[in-house]
Amino acid sequence: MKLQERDNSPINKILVIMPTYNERENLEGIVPKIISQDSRINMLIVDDNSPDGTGLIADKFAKENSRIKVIHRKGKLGLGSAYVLGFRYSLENRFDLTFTMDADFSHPVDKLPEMISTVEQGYDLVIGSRWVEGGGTVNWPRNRERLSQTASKYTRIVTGLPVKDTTAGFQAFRKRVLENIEIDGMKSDGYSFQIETKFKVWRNGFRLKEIPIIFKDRVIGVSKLSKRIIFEAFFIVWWLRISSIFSKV
Ligand SMILES: Nc1nc2c(ncn2[C@@H]2O[C@H](COP(=O)(O)OP(=O)(O)OP(=O)(O)O)[C@@H](O)[C@H]2O)c(=O)[nH]1
Ligand SMILES: [Mg+2]
Repeated sequence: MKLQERDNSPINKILVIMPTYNERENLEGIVPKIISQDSRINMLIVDDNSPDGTGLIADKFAKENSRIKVIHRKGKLGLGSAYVLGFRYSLENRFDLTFTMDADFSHPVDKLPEMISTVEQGYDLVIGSRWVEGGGTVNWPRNRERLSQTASKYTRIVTGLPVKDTTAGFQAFRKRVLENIEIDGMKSDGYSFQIETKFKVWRNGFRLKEIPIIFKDRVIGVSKLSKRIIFEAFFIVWWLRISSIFSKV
């Protein structure tokens, strides 16, 4: 595995992909905060026909501000496919940098500038990490913390991925990464999706950097985390390891 040359091309256009499912109140608050962090930031909200009317709030933002776009899907199709759609949109519209971000305020909005400037130092993937020094969680039950840390450790041991927070969802991808990781081939959802993206980025020799974040548990709305998502993650790491032996990844 060869480390890629450092990419120092300028970051002029930034996209924040935000998948939403029943996040009406959260979305109302988070969009203006994100947009005001940096004038280069645009947003793509991918709403899956949320029964609580999140899609209408998204439309309202899009109407008021040309930096905000919305894609409506017919029903709840999962986080992974929402990101794939967003990545494709990002490539089609030539964004230099693309963030994935949750709508529930778990990912600290005020870390966006630091993540952008870290990319500008020549990194390809910047990860908002709970499990590096200075990172952590607030209001997360001890058992979820333990589950997350164990999942990360397990992934590191099985796949060799040198990342402390392997299921982190707050990430910034440089354009060349999205061009090279075959996003259309990504089938996994939830935690597995987060692991798969990091693994592919690393295996392609891109430069990864974790920066600490304090992850806050959601205050408004309900979790969509399911047992199936945890179960899937358990197997995906073996699939990644085995397919990398045969150089498929
Ligand atoms: N478009 C779309 N968005 C989704 C779907 N499932 C979850 N989301 C969104 O993806 C983000 C992460 O989902 P969460 O429910 O917060 O998942 P989590 O962070 O693992 O769990 P909690 O923080 O405990 O709720 C949020 O912005 C959700 O609204 C989905 O099927 N489709
Ligand atoms: Mg969440």
